Amino acid sequence: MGEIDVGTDDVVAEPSRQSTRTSRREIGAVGFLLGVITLWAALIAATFAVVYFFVVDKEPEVLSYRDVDIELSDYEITPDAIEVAPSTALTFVVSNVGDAQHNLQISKDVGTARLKSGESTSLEAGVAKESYLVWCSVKGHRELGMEARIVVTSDG
Ligand SMILES: [Cu+2]
Repeated sequence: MGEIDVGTDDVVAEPSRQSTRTSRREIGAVGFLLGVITLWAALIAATFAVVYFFVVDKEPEVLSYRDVDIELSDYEITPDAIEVAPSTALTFVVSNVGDAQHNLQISKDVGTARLKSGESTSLEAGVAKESYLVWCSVKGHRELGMEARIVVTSDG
């Protein structure tokens, strides 16, 4: 009878250990799933942060508007450094006072048309988030000195 009891204990003990192992595996699986979910949540949060930074934040608050007169000559941009306060929407009023044709390029894709001698135009440049260069995109003119810097002042 005692032997049978011992046997029964063994039989009971064995599944009990197995069930402990099983529940540890389940905890391990739950932990793994939580890890995967956390990782996905982090990735989604990071994606939203990137989208916010590059898309939403591209339209910063406008506190003031300012027209900036810029003269293009052979071969200079005057002034060659223009300080602007943060959150200021800029409009460049560009005049070609030189003899050759010139333009004002403010980024790879954005610039004025080529202006003949005596012509002028205006170009909305929006709010500068950081300092940047502008230049004349007529071949060779930038190398001859037709470059200027838009400098965003640190306090505004
Ligand atoms: Cu030019």
